[in-house]
Order: sequence, then structure tokens, then C-alpha cells
Amino acid sequence: MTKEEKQLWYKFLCDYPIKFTRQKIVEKYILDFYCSKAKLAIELDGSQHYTPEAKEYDQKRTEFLQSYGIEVIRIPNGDVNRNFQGVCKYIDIRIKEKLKGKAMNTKAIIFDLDGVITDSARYHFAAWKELAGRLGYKFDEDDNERLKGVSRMDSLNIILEINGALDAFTEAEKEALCTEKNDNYVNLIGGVTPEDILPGIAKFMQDAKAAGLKLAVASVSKNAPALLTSLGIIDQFDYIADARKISKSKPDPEIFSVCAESLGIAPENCIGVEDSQAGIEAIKAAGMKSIGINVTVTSVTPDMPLSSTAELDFAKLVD
Ligand code: B16
Ligand code: MG
Repeated sequence: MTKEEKQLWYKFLCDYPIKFTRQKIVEKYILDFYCSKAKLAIELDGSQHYTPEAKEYDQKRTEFLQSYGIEVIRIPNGDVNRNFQGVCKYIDIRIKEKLKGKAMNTKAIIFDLDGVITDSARYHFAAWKELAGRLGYKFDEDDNERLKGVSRMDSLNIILEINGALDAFTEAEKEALCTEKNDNYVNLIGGVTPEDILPGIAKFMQDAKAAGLKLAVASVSKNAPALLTSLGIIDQFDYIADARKISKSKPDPEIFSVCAESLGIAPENCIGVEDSQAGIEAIKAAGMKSIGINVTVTSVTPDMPLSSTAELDFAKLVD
């Protein structure tokens, strides 16, 4: 292999979401590149591999590895030189085929938005706090935990309930209070840019897409499309739930179920990512696996609890 080829391979294999090992030893053989998750070996063949003796040797070696359940892909050096991108694409396709139905049960990742993709949860809190302050109501961070994943009107009702004021306003007045909170919120998120995507999210999305998974957003926020546009990632998703058409707040599974149905993927093949207890309950009720991001209240434990989005690692899902 030339130095340039080595660099190209290094770049491809480093960037690839599923891990490869170089010079993997399997009994008496050394494999050029090996992906243990897919049980796939990549062998790079120079001209010395094309003599009848070498071909026979390689054939025996392939059969031996097959007896270990390892598939061997042989790539002539000439192909690497002529069309390296094509070779990478081919390896990618073979890996996906190998993982399909085996390790990769997951076919879609469904993301909550506020508190998962970006830290807009703190803006929701600030906007409600401003309204509560004007009304002379108590509202602190603990109270705010109950609002995560909950629709605008349901959130207002929780604040009113906390303050013994459930009957203090007519429906029209409550609508006006919700509008006031939303105006505060829209103002606060006005300066959001791609820089506000939480750590680890972009890489996790990129790796999932590279492995052929579908991505969706299950946010009950009516501001979700605007926020995703400001973050510059709205085009990355295969489906974005329309909060205006969702009639039940999390913990009801409706929004996650709608995402799975719209993607045409069974719930058991979906993973939901959430930062709220209501969201984790919704994911579980929808029959999906859950990743919890710093979920502090725990009536239902996430299948994979993480303390921040920076810990998201796509390779850990492929097991
Ligand atoms: P909006 P998520 C939810 O978004 C928030 O967690 C929740 O605090 C908010 O009240 C709700 O969206 C409605 O948002 O007022 O913008 O329509 O966590 O489901 O992404
Ligand atoms: Mg959330």
C-alpha cells in the first residue's frame, strides 16, 4: 500500500461509524482490516495475489475464515487506485447487508427536540418564569421538570394548579396567557444558530444516517420546525411530527407512534431519545427502546440512561 492509500484508508475507517481493526490476527492469518460487529474482513490484493498458487492459498484462507463465520471481501489494489470512493461505498453496502436482521435491529432514531437536540428547555423555563412572575405565581426549576414534553396549554394548567389558580381564568384568558408565554419564548430563541446543537448530536445523527437508519423528530412544540430551521438541520430528518395534529401530550405514546407509522417502521425497531420523564414513559408506552438524557425524575428508567448528549455513541447501539 502506498502512503497516500494508507491515508485514504485511515480516513475512511476512522470516520466510519462502525469500528474496524487493522492487522487482526485470526489463528495463523492476519487480516488487513476487520469489522468484528459485521464479522467482515477486507483484504487488499496486490498483483502477487493473482498467480494460480496465490489464488489457491487465498481460497483456502477464505474458507478457513468462513468456518469462523467471517466473510472476506477481496479488493484489488487497482480498484483502490482507480475508484476509492466506489470501494468505500461497496464496503459500506456489504456491512449494512451483514448487519441487517442481525445486530442492527434499530431502523430509526426518534429525537425529542427541547433538551435533546438543543437546550431550548431553558428558554421554555425562562419564558414561563417571566409569565409566572408577572402573575405573582411560584414557579421554580423543580416545577419546570413537570412541564418538559408537555403541551403549552397543559403546561399553563400545571402552573395554575401549583398555585391553586386552576379556576382563575376563562379559556380565552388562558389562550392569551399561552400567547404571552410563546411570544417570550419566540423572542428568546430568536438568536439560535447551528452552534446551539448540543454536543454529540450532529455526529450521532450522521453515524445513524450513514448506517442507513431513518431519523425523526417527536417534539410537541409548535415551534419545532422554526427551531430546526435555525439550527440548520431540518433537512436531515425523514419525518417531523406536526405538533398541531398531536392531540395528547407525552407521556401518551401518540407522538412517538405517529413518527414510527409515518416512517413505516415497527416500534420495536425504533429508539427514542428524550430528556423528560414524560417522554421516557411515552417511548416505553409506544413499545420502543429509550435513551434518556439526564432524566432526573425516574418512575420509568430509560433503557440507556446518559448524563449528557456528549455520551451518545452510535457504535454502542450496534450490539
Ligand atoms: P411550544 P419537546 C416540548 O417540547 C417542551 O418540552 C415543553 O416544555 C413545551 O411546553 C412543549 O414542547 C410545547 O412547546 O409551546 O413551543 O409549542 O420536549 O416535546 O421537544
Ligand atoms: Mg424535551
